[in-house]
Amino acid sequence: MRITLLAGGVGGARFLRGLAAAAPDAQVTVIGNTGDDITLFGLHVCPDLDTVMYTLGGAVSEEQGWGRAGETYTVQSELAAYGAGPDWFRLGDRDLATHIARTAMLRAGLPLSAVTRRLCERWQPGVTLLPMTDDDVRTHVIVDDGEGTRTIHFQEWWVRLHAKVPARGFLPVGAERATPAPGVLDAIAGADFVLLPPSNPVVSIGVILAIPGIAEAVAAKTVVGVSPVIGGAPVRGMADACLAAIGVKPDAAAVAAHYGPGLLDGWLVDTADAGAAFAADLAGIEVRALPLYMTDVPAAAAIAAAAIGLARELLG
Ligand code: FO1
Repeated sequence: MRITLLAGGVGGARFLRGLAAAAPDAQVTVIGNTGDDITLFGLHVCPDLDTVMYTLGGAVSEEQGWGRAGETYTVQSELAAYGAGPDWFRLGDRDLATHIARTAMLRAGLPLSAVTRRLCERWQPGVTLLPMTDDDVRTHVIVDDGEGTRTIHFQEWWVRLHAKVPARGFLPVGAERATPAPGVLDAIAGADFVLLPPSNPVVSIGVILAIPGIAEAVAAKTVVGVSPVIGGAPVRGMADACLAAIGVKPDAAAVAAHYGPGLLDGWLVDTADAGAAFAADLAGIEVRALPLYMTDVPAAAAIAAAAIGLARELLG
């Protein structure tokens, strides 16, 4: 069974860990969001790719959901001693080795897709991890913080400002000129079905879908999504701040309607949102309700199994 997913950071990675438990023999390809990427101290950091790689490679910091377990911050404190900023984005010593290795390979001329494959040789995540594109795409946030409307890098809004400054919108800068990375369109077309894990629908899955060609390729497949919102609030992260910026209510039915019946064939909602099954604007989307909190791997596996079951049912 070949399954392809579009994934962002922590929510996607935790779902993938459940998928590996639910379908150990499936051939899984993950198309990862690179709109969160940031260059710091000359190093190319790929938060969403690294979160998937570390989580499935067994090295992620469980309490953070990102970065490495057992991390130390000697380099960062030395940089701070020089007054070398920014200091609001925590880069641990082990994590820095990933960014140094990645940046060295990029400088040697390797595309990000080849670099990601090389880094995954160490971590053996058990999936094929592809960046959505090898081109530079960076999500910027339009904010109006009293100094007039301006755009800031997603990480500055997300990490330094804790998404507390209301976002007026999001710009995946460079997306319109980007092309899907090698293997991305084939992985979508060749999949038995596509799953949308509970990643951020705006700045993670939405940015991947903004790469020309990807949305059309996904829409041609049987697609089952998992709501990232339970009972009117995001499970983690600040998806509600992102949804508000684009005028989407933080509820399971509204997120499905945002993706639309042109993209989604099936939608998993938490039992708290079982009423979503009757939302008029979800006509054409098969809605199923089950517990969606990924409290541990078995819980995530049950959700993944339900997503697979619904996809197979819809495939007929
Ligand atoms: N998130 C934070 O809230 N604070 C940080 O200092 C931080 C550092 C960081 C370093 C590497 C990395 O791969 C991820 C990091 N994240 C941090 C998480 C990151 O902002 C998010 O995982 C994604 O960009 C959103 O999905």
